[in-house]
Amino acid sequence: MSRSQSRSYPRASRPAPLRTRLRAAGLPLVLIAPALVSTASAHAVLERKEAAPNAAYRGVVQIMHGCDGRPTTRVSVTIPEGVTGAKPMPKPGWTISTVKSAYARAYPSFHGQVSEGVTRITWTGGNLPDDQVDEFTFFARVSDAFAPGATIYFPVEQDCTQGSYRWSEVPAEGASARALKAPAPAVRIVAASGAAAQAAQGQASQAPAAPAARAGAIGIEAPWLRATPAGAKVAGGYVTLRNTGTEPDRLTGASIPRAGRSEIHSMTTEGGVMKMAPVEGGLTLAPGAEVALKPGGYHLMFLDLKDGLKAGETVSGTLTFERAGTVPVSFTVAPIGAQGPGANGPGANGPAAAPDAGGHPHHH
Ligand SMILES: [Cu+2]
Repeated sequence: MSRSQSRSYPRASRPAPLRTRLRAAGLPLVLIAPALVSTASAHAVLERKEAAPNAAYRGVVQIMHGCDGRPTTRVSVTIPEGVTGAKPMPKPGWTISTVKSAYARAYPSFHGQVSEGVTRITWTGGNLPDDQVDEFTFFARVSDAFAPGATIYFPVEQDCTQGSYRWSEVPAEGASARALKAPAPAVRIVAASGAAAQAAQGQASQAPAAPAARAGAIGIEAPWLRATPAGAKVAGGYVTLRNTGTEPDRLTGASIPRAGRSEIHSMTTEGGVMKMAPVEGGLTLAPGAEVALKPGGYHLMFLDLKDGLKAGETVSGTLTFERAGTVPVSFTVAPIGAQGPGANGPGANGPAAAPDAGGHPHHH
């Protein structure tokens, strides 16, 4: 079960970027009229499926069909946490209403900080026939809460003269969005192009590594966690372990106070689909072996989170080894979607590496 790896990972062989799980608390539950259940393709999609952190985003919700032949009379989009300054574009024939609420935290903006804003935009009063399409536009800013590789979701409600859709489903752990009956429109976060991206990557590669720890013969390097979106119940944990001794050891568990429990997972690609599975009996550390727990490979999974993990904080926890025992470690927390412990991570992915935002296997 063990896999020893060299310490540097050539960019070309790195696994495909993984989607960060967003299990937003309070999202509307999926309600689909029984007659509509057989419809598999999304009727509400976002025109632009990629966005960069710290940049403006033009959201165009495209309504491609009505409800089982009936015209659409109401469209409502939820602006997720971390997307700030949302403003709808007026639309002739439709009345706009917005809901403003406090954000979970303050975000940098052009004019200092923002801690509240529009979290829902609703267009009503129009009448869009089933055989026509239309677009409902808003502008917003994607904050620095998301790192390249993350996926954010904009749930859409669509009401018709009869029937309605709730495009609010997000993929379950290890599942594809393609299987969902009513997927929420998704936007994949990609690195800003050009000089900005290079600067960000340069910064990441120079970011100081977390201090190394040692437990007997086991070297513990750069333990880190991924920040979680509001309401998320799981978080990924990563660390590089080196067995410098002459006896095999085994990583059997991990803990952080905020998580009810944890598991050690492997991640493999089968037929182009990424799958996670618990590592039975713990992760073997052969003498001399170095095992990297990293996005796309082995990882710690912390479940039943009582509270979210915020980028920049430090979380005390433990790692438990069969031979070396239980060892205190200090996890740094990298941004949502980060591929490494640095701000953008050594594996920050540019647009060229980003797959289609819809239906790609994701990860927490
Ligand atoms: Cu996992």
